[in-house]
Amino acid sequence: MKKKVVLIQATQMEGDKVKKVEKSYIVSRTMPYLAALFAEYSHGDWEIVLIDDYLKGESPFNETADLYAITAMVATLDRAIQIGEILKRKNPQIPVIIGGPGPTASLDKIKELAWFNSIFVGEAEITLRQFIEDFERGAVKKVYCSDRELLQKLGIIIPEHLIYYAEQKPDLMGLPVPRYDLLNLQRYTNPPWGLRGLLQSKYRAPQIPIEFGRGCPHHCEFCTVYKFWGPRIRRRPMTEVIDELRQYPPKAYMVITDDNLAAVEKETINLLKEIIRVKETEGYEWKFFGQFSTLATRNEELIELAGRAGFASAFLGLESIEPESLCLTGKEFNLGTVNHAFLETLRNLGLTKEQIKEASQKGIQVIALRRQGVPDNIIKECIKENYRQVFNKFTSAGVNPYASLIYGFDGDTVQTIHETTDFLIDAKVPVNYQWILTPLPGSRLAKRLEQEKRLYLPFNFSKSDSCYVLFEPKKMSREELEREFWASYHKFYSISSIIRRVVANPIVFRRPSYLGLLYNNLLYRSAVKNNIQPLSVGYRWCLETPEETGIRNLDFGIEEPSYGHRPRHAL
Ligand code: B12
Ligand code: SF4
Repeated sequence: MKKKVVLIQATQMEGDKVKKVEKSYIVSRTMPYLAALFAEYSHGDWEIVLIDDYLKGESPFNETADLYAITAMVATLDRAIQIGEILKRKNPQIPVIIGGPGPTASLDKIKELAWFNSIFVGEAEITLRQFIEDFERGAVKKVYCSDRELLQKLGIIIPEHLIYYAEQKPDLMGLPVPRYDLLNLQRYTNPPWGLRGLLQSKYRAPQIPIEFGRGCPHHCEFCTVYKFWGPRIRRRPMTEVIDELRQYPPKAYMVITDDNLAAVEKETINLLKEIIRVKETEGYEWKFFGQFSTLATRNEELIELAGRAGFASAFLGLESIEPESLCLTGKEFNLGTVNHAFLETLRNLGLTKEQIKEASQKGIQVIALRRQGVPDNIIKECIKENYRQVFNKFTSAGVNPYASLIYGFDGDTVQTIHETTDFLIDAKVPVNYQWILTPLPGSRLAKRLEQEKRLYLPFNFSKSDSCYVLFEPKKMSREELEREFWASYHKFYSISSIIRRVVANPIVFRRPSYLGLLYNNLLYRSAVKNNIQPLSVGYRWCLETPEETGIRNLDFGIEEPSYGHRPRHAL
């Protein structure tokens, strides 16, 4: 008989309740991809079942298995631990393993937990193969780590006999195609923009995630990407990406999971050219959504090709308009480089002729002006001008610029939040995702705030979805930050703002994506009205009690499962 692995994607918790939706708008790549790795490494010997814990009614607790494998981010780690504990108590002899960015960042917190036979740190391509071999031999290790360097960076010492290391990170060659067919795709809704193409497909998923590569060369203080994936960009071979794309419906809407497509411009350009060629010669009409740093717009060809390749929108890590905040967080490059449009701004703001002359002659970066002592109110106007130019370049190429902002940096005040919101509305940004600064475990930010005794401890995993204040802000109170964050979100997605930015915006109106943008704005409006982060929104969202998720029905041989393995977070 075939062995059976149950792969579980943990959802987020709120107190003791579990976040669930009737239908999700977002399909994740993680489980289907891990399923493909499992299938390949076990030569098809395993039956594979996927459980998306975010969906109402999907529960791992009544699934029999030879192995349970859980994936989690930091925000879903509490639930992952709860699931691990329940599965283990129910059936102690069945191995439970866990991996993903959550366990990687919080290895020190979970390595002592008895619920997990093995914990996966970093990427799975090499370690999962080794694990399956070890599993078959009945001798698994406690920790499987994708590379020595990562564990060193995490600063955790694990006795050699308990750990398997891969020598280096996987090279991303020959990756299998994710098994999206194993998901219950009826549970993922089709927003209108994807309807036509996706209804024709066997994949009834709204948006299909695809990976071009991993890594980011920058070191933004709040981010864990450069630590997890590494600062060196690894890209999948172009032909393999194109072959994977060919497996999807001709009109699929592809969400690229890479954190910064601007990072290796040349390779991105080559891939975009190839996508354009394949689309033109083979009749595909894929659309794309991808993440870019603002530096993307330095290269006009890149932006123009992104538009031609079918990028409907670009997620842009702006983070802030506050010079001090951008500099503190290591995102000086967002200040921009002085050019003609800037000169006008600078002249209007009263900069001396000499200063302007020098800046324009050298094409110097705005950060240099700041270092020369140009006051921050002027620098802030330059930053806004830079962002306007970034928006314009994407817009001219036919790509909708989506802004991503973070509030709560040490340079931010309540005024910063107000000013940023007004700027985004004034610049007619079609979509904005905003976050409260979150000191994720493993980030430089968490370390600094801990040293400064500004981190609220114990760290609340479930509240690390960037909608809560988990540290002492510098220039406003915690209450002010949380209140103004939501007030600003409400304002951005107010009816008058949607009319101004989308309905009465002639540029957006002419776009084929117009209806999609309007739909997104209305959907996000309803989310933020309920203080829900737009990216977490789903159809018929609710909080389920442990009983509703099937916990009480289990026969543990004990009265109640104790998932109070560590104190509930006191905030
Ligand atoms: C798409 C995406 C989303 C989507 C879909 C989420 C999903 N569950 O897939 C949405 C929009 C919903 C989302 C939401 C959020 N996200 Co998000 N998201 C991503 C993104 C861009 C791609 C994820 C992906 O598919 N990667 C490709 C897959 C293959 O990689 P992977 O999942 O990491 O899996 C690999 C390894 O981790 C490992 N692995 C993973 N699980 C397991 C399990 C086992 C058993 C094993 C053996 C191995 C293993 O093997 C895989 C192959 O090597 C990543 C960034 C990135 N580049 O990964 C951020 C990322 C995962 N998100 C992040 C965050 C913080 C969030 C949010 C909290 C919001 C926010 N503030 O940004 C919310 C939380 C939502 C929630 N409640 O669950 C962080 C997580 C940081 C952390 N340490 O936890 C990341 C890394 C981005 C970042 N800037 O730091 N996200
Ligand atoms: S925030 Fe973006 S640019 Fe900065 S390190 Fe993370 S992925 Fe790279």
